[in-house]
Amino acid sequence: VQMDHAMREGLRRGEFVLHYQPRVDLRADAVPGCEALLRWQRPEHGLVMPSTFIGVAEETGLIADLGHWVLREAVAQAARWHASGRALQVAVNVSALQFTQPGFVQDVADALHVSGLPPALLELELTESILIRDAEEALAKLQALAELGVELSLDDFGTGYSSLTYLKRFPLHRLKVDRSFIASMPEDDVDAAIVAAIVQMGHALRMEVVAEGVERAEQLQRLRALGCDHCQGFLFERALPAQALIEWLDRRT
Ligand code: G
Ligand code: G
Ligand code: MN
Ligand code: NA
Repeated sequence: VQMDHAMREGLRRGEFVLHYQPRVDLRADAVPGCEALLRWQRPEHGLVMPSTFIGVAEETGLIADLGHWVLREAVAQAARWHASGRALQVAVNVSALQFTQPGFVQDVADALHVSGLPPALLELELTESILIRDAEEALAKLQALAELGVELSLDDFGTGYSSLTYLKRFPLHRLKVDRSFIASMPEDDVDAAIVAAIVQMGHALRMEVVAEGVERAEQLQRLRALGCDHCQGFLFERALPAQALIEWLDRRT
């Protein structure tokens, strides 16, 4: 309750910020996009990470307002990048409560309209649990979002309960392999085999496969060999403030 009040006040006072983690295309050696990750710049507490407050925000329902802010902020940032000549896609994590709200598709359409961002420069990250709760309803929403022209990805893939029947029907662009499978690669043969199977399945479904939590060169080497399309992780860079991400991109080329 105290935390909820502090978060509400924090949102009102502009204490929340987004950091952006690059997503690297292995074949092109390019950075087509980044993931927006929420941080709370809390006076007298420093930079507070989402693991400490997202759960509370979901319980109290504040995640609806917070998620709305994140969507607007991320889309506005991507539109500024686009206006300065950078086609950098931004990925936004969508919580269950946000996705199930009746106005969600309209919210996304409004955010795009207000900012002028080309829809393809927005990616929405959804989790298996969001989509499976009411799969038919979710399918209709995903189709409406895909029609707007935004890209859709399935986050934390492998940790939930995906039905292959739905995976086949959902208009998803990308599978993001949960970092728990990457962590013990390539030493753990079982995890390496699971990742290999996800890459093959993703490609059979005409999706790109993204490995998350890539921290070591040996993991990257194995992921390349498996044909994984994109990687995210501390090996490349952690999530950075918008300006620092641009400096990182400029140093890279
Ligand atoms: O670095 P990291 O600690 O940023 O993120 C931890 C978790 O918080 C991840 O599971 C991530 O998906 C979630 N998260 C980060 N930012 C957001 C956000 O803007 N909205 C939602 N719903 N979840 C987020
Ligand atoms: O659930 P989601 O995929 O949205 O979570 C992203 C989370 O993963 C963020 O907390 C982010 O900071 C974290 N993360 C990103 N790269 C790495 C990495 O290489 N290693 C670890 N351990 N965490 C990472
Ligand atoms: Mn994510
Ligand atoms: Na993830």
